[in-house]
Amino acid sequence: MSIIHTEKALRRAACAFLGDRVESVLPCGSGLINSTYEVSSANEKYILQCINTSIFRAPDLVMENISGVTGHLRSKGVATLCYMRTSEGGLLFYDGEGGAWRMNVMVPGRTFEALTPELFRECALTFGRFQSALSDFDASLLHETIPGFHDTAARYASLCRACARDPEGRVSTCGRQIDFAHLHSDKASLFTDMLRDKTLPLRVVHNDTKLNNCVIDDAGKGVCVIDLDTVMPGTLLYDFGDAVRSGASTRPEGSLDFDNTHISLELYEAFTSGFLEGVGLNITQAELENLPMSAFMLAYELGMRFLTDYIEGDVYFRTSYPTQNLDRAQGQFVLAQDILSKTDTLSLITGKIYSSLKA
Ligand code: GN1
Ligand code: MG
Repeated sequence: MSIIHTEKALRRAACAFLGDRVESVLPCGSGLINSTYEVSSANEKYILQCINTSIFRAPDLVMENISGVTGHLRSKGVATLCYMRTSEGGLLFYDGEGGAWRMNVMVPGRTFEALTPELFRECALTFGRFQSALSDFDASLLHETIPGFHDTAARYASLCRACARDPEGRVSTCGRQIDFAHLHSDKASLFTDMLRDKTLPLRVVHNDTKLNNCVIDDAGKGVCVIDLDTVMPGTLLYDFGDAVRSGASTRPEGSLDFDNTHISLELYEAFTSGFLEGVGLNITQAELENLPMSAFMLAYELGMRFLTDYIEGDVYFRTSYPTQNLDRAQGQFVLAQDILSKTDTLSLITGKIYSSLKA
């Protein structure tokens, strides 16, 4: 779903934070959920976002989470986002038409849709350090702003419900993708079961470690992790898996070149090495052993989310052409299948990196 904001609405939201210092407001970013704009004032740039409140139903709780987490990171000297306050002192501006807006100071650097192994390693270090810096953050302070966000079995159940309802009559056009989802449903509750029986430790994690949620500076150094909307308790495997499925693929998310969509072993190795270094050696054996599987799981899960949205009529992810969500699902499933066929190799690479770090 796309929300169009008028120039007047954009200026009003920007001025709520910056008063008459606003010079221009231009669209930017490639996120699929919120609407993002770049705001210029005389000597500083800012990011203005309208939070998608049909997805983040309690934007105030999202901002409470972000406040806590950014405060914690800052106290540890880890670079993080700095949010502006309105003239009334709040972190959100409500425009009276359903829009909840926020603004942060722009982080100097760039985000990418694809990276070289060297830069992907930097991205991994940045995600790993983020995770490590939050290891002593009290998870009970966080609100579960999207319940069951990475509950893959619940995502599978939603897909099955969507198929049964078939509100747009699209199910008959995506039999192949639906079959793939069914075929692997036996694995869907793997991580939630392991969290429940405490085989996996519950940690504070980012939950949306897509490649383009890491800012890298001109010198090729990771600067900071952005898009903190989904910071919630979970397993480290969510962050590792999401970053690998988005950044270690030979084709970026959204590519239609399915024949050439694979997991790159070189990029996997680069990411694993940076992430483990960033997280440090307090990773548990169960986490370590499941790193390769997490890349499968997150690709499989996101594929099901795209497919569900396609079947439901594209109500969640922003699209720019009619079958885009189906294509996105196909891309994730092709990647998931390839990752699954290579888990032994990925495990060998992971073990080798871990041993060399421990040495
Ligand atoms: C959404 O908006 P963006 O791109 O940061 C989604 C992620 C998906 C991603 C796929 C809250 O993130 O979970 O992995 O699209 N965020 C939410 O591109 O659903
Ligand atoms: Mg996001």
